[in-house]
Order: sequence, then structure tokens, then C-alpha cells
Amino acid sequence: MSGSSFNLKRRDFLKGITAGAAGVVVGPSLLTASKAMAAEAPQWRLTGSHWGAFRARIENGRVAEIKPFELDTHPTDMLNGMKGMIYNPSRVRYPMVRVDWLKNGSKSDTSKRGDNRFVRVSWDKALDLFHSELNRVQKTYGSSALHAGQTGWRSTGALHSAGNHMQRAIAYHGSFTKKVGDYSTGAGQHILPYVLGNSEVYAQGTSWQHILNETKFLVLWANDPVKNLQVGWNCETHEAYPHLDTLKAKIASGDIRVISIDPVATKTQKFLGCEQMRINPQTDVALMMAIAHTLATEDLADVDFLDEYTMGYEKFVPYLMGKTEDKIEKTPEWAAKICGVPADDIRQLARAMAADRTQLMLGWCVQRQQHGEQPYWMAAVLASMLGQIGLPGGGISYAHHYSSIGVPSSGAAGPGAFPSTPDKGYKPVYGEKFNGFSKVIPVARWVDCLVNPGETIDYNGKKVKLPEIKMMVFSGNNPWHHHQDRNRMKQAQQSLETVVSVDYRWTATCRFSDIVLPATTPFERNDIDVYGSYSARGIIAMQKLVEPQFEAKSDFEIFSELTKRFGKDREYTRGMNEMQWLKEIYKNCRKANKGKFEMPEFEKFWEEGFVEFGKGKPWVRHADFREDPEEYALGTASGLIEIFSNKIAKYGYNDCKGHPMWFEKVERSHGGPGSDKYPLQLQSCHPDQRLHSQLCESEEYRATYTVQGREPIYMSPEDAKARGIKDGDIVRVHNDRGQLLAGAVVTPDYMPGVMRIYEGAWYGPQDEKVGSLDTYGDPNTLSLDLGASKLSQATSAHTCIVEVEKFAGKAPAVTAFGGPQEVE
Ligand code: PGD
Ligand code: PGD
Ligand code: 6MO
Repeated sequence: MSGSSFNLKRRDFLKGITAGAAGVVVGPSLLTASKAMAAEAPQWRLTGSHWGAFRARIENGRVAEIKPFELDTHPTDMLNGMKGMIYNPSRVRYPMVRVDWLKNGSKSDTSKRGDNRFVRVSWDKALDLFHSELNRVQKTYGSSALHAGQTGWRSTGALHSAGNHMQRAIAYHGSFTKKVGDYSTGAGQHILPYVLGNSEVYAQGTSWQHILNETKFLVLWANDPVKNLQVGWNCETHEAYPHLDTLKAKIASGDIRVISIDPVATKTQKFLGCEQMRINPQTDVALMMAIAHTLATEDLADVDFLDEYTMGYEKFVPYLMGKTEDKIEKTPEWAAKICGVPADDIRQLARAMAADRTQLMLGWCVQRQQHGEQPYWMAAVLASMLGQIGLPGGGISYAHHYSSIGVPSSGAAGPGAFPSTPDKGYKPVYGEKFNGFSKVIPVARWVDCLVNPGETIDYNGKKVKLPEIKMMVFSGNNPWHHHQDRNRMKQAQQSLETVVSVDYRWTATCRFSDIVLPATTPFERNDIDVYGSYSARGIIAMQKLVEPQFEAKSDFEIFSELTKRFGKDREYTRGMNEMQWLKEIYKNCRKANKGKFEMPEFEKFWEEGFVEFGKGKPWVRHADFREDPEEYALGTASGLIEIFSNKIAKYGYNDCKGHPMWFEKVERSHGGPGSDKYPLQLQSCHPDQRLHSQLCESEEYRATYTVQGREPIYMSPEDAKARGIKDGDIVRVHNDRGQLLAGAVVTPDYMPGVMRIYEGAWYGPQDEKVGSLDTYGDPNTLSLDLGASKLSQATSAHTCIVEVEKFAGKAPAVTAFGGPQEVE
């Protein structure tokens, strides 16, 4: 893969670090890895991260240099931002309390929350305040008023998983509102169990080897793996990239055809040099319907497959043919008007899919939209009509862009995480008191709880009564990045009496909190992690690189200290310290792998830093089901692929019915609702040079992509010209929900009517007032906060239209970075 300044060949790297260490054999074995390590100067330490494993040279107690781990043949450019993660002006240095909250506690003026004025306090004081607030909320309102259930992309490492510490510790004190689902795949993970019997989005997929050998036509649908495989949920290996290199070569030699269906020329499309089909945003279901129409009317559908492996096709066809409620036949001509793809191109695409071995590969962005369930369900219907599900290199996958899915699993067990729940038989200080409210809410509906407490909503066949929340605790997640519609949440969060945040960077979440506690980065503590979230290629030691900065403590320490305050610290820690936990975790992992995978004693492992398990065998998703649909029935109601779901039909929802359908969105560009006022779709895709909001604080690295110090907004030359905007200008982007400043990047990669600001850009409001201008460019200042449907209640972040103009006058300073204003 090109474009990475860390694109070192493993062999070159080893040559570099082992100079003078004659006799080191280069090969991917445990022995080699450990010898290479032993040969290094002692100040080099190994660690792992979402961005991959790397070695750091420590000089005078500071990280001086970083080099990718030698097994990583395709390290990400983001390693260039690692040092800046530790050393930057946005670090949370000390425990801090918001000025007015320190004076008035839970009766503070919450409209001032966000003014970013804080007082430094001691750890003891901060934890006492935290503890007394937990007591007060449990006593006054009960468990329903405390929400400590929001989780997110905490750092890697089995022991120091931040969300687990928060939840386990607080559960020893009392119960609290929890969440179900996540922001990544909310709509997908709810619909696919009805359709394919599994969430699919987090399941291992058909191995790349089969795809490269058997697939003739690969359809990347809203999918940018070259960008999105740079990070992983656990320590990332980047093992999928060599397969993408082979794919590129096979496209060049004409062995395989690849098309990217996307409004944007993606990093993947440009790397592979494959075809692109531009599509109007949010209209994929229309295109899919028209493909299905062509397959059905041209006798290209695999009726034998539909007969044997699916149910409900006969109930879907009348809808396709316009014989049911909407009376619209879903012809390519009908679809062309909505999705912008010419009717003949749609027909040709359908024919090409039916002609040979075809693999559909969906990304996740199309389901982070209103009615996000529909494209996922409809894609499964298309794959069923093509009849190749369960064949090597055929069928459908929903996750080949994520954490190296498609690289076979070694089969080894990884280290188990520090538990997120208390141990069996525990007795919390406060008993459960939910006052008739639901104990669990759909993850993206927590702001709705603040706006409409007590309201009952539909969710996945059930009713949820939204709790009245008075206190929230955040750790290992950043809601003032991840949630939608800043001004709505700013207003709503005023109803909270107390907000506690634990983080190592002064994010907007910290700014909008009352008590802020400084955590360590993953590089300031010892940990252990699986190398390869799905491939389980090995186990890596995360050796502490530097001492905790300023007054930071690990989450383990912070919550140990908290639990001490209510006499549960021994239960919480099980009487073990950091190293004892690591040994215990390792011991259990070794036991699980006994007889199958060799693992040395802990001390040897810790010294060497790595155990390698080897590569797994290639595998085909759904092959067993194809071979014997009775023996290997899917987990759906019928055991078959459900083109029609009786269960969903019975829920009687108006926004997700018995089979996939085209639903118009509340707002949509390209002639859709609202586009007369706000004609531009604003995508907020996942950043190429960050993990969400992580690394945005890394100053020098951020400077490699900002425009006049602002987050870039990418736009087409046509849209820019029509508005008198030039590359490099500061622009104001706005809609009825908010306004922000960003820096224009004009590029033909974007089709007219489509813009993008990457999610995770830090929110930097001019002040705490609702509606104030965001000075840096957080796209969630503008996004819509609406449940995708009554089925999933997932985020609809990508249902968002805006207008943009050149910013006139002197742009206000960026307020997003640099921490709080410290008040004596
Ligand atoms: P991160 O920025 O990774 O985002 O949302 P998420 O909240 O997970 O936040 C993780 C936080 O944990 C950071 O502030 C980091 O500093 C902190 N942290 C890391 N390690 C530690 C630790 O050891 N201890 C403590 N205490 N804190 C730690 C991600 C979410 O955003 C996701 S997954 C998706 S898919 C969504 N995507 C979109 C989108 O596509 N478009 C929009 N508009 N919005 C989205 N939001 C969602
Ligand atoms: P995105 O890049 O947001 O990634 O994975 P996801 O697949 O959601 O979107 C993929 C593509 O969808 C983009 O090319 C976009 O143009 C296209 N798209 C958007 N709207 C439409 C549409 O209406 N129709 C069609 N056809 N295409 C559309 C996200 C995944 O990435 C997640 S959830 C996480 S948590 C991880 N996050 C990161 C990250 O923050 N940074 C990097 N580098 N990598 C990640 N990988 C993971
Ligand atoms: Mo995600």
C-alpha cells in the first residue's frame, strides 16, 4: 500500500534495529521475534495500540522515537501522531472541578456548564465529591437517575479497559442505567439477526484468500477498507493490507473486477484503481431495488437458492413489482431519478452481478442513517437472489473493512478482560431502584432521556420508558464527539445535576462536565493484549513507556480509590495490583490454550514481549448453512434467510416493515426533502488520520491536515465555484441545528452536492450558549439526532443536509484545544 511514511519492509526494519547482532534469522516465528527483541538496546520498549504495535525509544524518561513492530508490514501513518498523544497542551493534568459546581454542587447554574472555567483540586477532594454525589443520587432518586453505561473506544489492553473499570466500580456502589447497541452498527446489528440469524457486523468473514482466488466481481458498497483498516478494536496487525495489494494486482491483470458504489472516490478506490459508481447519498435502497427488479424480470434470480435457503420472497416480489401499497414498480427508471445512476447502468450492474462469482462487501456508513436497517436487509435479499451465499468468494459480507476481518483466525484464545461487572454474590451499597423506568436504553437515545424523561418509545419489539437521569459518568468514551446535534445536547444536558468525566485529554466532554479526573494514556501503564482482534495472531505485552504525566492515574487506580470510599476496594481489585492482574490474565489465557498453543511462563513472555500463534486456515462464511440448511440452520425464526420477517411485520412499525422497502428520509440532498433550503449532504465519515476524536489533540500531526488551523471540509469543485469558495478558504457550514467553521479542501473526489467533515473533530464552541459558533469544525454540530427507526433506535448521523458559505471577516480563534481556564 502506498501513502504511508511508515511503509517499511519488515526486513529493512530488522536490519536497522539489529545492526551488530549477527546471526539473527528473519522469519515470522516466536523465536525470531524474541531474538530480535533481545538484540535491542534496553531503552526500546514494545507496546500495542488501536493503531498497531510499535517500539518506542525512551530517553530521559520521555518517548523520543517510535518504530513500527517488525511483524507489521503495513503500519499506519497515524503512528506519526503517537508521541503527540502523550505530550500535548490538551492533556488533563490534575483533577478539576467546574467553578460554579464547586461552589453550589448539584444546585449549580448548569447553563454555565461549558464555560470551561475550572478549579484544580486534590485527588482526595475530587474523589470525595464523586463519591458523595453517587450517594446523593442513589438516595434521592434511585438507580434510574444515574447513567454510567455509555462506552466507547477506550484504549486497547485487557486490564486497563476504561469502561470496564467505571462500570464494575460503580456497580459495587449501586445500580445504574445501561445501554444496548453501539454507534457503529446500531441499525445493522438489529436488523441482521432477523434476516441472517447473526449480527454479521462483528462476525468473522470469508477469508481474503478465497475472495482473491474465486471472486470475479467484487462490489465495495459504501466501503473504504484502505482507510478504515488502519485501526482495530484490539492491537491492530494490518494483516488485510497484503491482500489488498494482491487485489490491486489482480484488477490490473484483469482477473477480477471491482466497483466502489459510493458518492466519493474513496482512498480504496484510488489505491486499487477500480471502477466507481457515484450514487446520491441515502438512496442505496432505491438502487438495490432496481437491481432486484432487473434480476427478477430478466430471469437472472437463482430460484433454486431462493426456494431452498430463504423464506418470504413471494411476499417481497409484489412490492418490487408495484402491486402493493405504494403501487410503484421499482424499475431502473424509477430508481435512476432517486439515486442518480442511469437506468442502463443499473441493468448492466445487475447483469454483471449475476454473470459470475460475485461478492458484495458492505461498509457501515449506509446504516448510520435514518432507515439504516433497509440497505442491509435489501443487500441480503440481493445476495439471496444471486444465490451465492456460502460459496467461496461469493455472497455478502458486512465487515471486511473492520479490524482485519477476513484474515483467518488462529483459533487461539486471547487474554480475557478485566471484568465489567462485579463478582458473583456481590452486595452493592445501594439496592436497585428503577422506579418503573427501563434499566437499559438504546445507546443513542440518552439525550432523548434528558429531553423527554418518562416518555415511552418503541424499540425492537419492546417498549422502553426513558429514565429521568440526573447524573452521568463518562470514561473511555467521548459523547461530545460521538453523539449528534450539539445544540440539542447542550440544552438537554442542563437538566443534569452532575457530570463526571475520566479522560486523559481535555475533550469537549470534559469541558461540559463538573468533575474531571485525569487518566493515564495507554503508554503510562503496563498491560497485555491480543495481537489481531479477529486473527488472534499472538499476545503482546504493552510495556509502560513513561511514568504517568502530571497527576494522571490509571482507571484501575482511580476506581480502586473510589471503591475504597465505600469499602469495596478489596472486592473490586480482588486484592491484586496491576502486575498481579496481568499475571492472572496471562495464566488464564495460557490455560485456555494449553495443548493447542504453546505459551511460555509469564516472566519470559513479559521479557520478550510477544507470543506468536501462527496463521489460521482460510474459511468461508455460511458454507455450512449452504451445505446443510437444516443441520446448520441460521439463528432466524425460520432457520432460513428471511426476506420477509413475520416478527418484524407483527411489530407494526411504520418505519421498518415485514420486508425491505424504500423509505424517503426526513432530509436528503439531491432533490430530497429539505434540499431546497439545504442542498448539500454532509457526510461525517471515519477519519483517515484519527481514530474518532483520538489523535486530534496530537498537535504536530493535526497540523498535517488542518486548513488555517480548522478541520477540513471536502467539497466538489462545482459546489465550491457556485459559492465563490476557493481551496484553503475558511467557510461557515450551517443548517437549522447549528453552525461551524471549517477549512475548504476542493477536490474532484467529491460529487456535486456531497461534502465531508470527518467525525471526531473536536468541538470548540465560541461560548457555552446554545447555538454558538463551533470554531474548529465538529460535524456533530450539524448532524441529526433521530432514531434510525423504531426497530433499532440507532444513530442517524449521516442523515444531514447543510449549506456552506465563504466566511467573511476575521475568524474567531479555535477554542477546542489547550484545556480549561484555570481559576484559583
Ligand atoms: P473516541 O473519540 O474514540 O470516540 O465514539 P467514542 O466515544 O468511542 O472516544 C474515546 C475516549 O476515550 C477518548 O476521549 C479517549 O481519550 C478516551 N480514552 C482512551 N483511553 C482511555 C483510558 O484508558 N481511560 C480513560 N478514562 N479514557 C480513555 C465513537 C463513535 O462515534 C463510533 S464507534 C461511531 S461508529 C460513530 N460514528 C459517527 C459518525 O460516523 N458520524 C458522526 N457524525 N458521529 C459519529 N459518532 C460515533
Ligand atoms: P466510513 O468511512 O464512515 O466507514 O466504517 P464505515 O464503513 O462506517 O464510510 C464508508 C464509506 O461510506 C465512505 O466512503 C462514504 O463515502 C460512504 N457513504 C456514506 N454515505 C453513503 C451513502 O449514502 N451511500 C453509499 N453508497 N455510500 C455512502 C466505520 C468503522 O471504521 C467504525 S464504526 C469504526 S468505530 C472505526 N473507526 C475508524 C476511524 O475512526 N478511523 C480510521 N482510520 N478507521 C476506522 N475504522 C473503523
Ligand atoms: Mo464505530
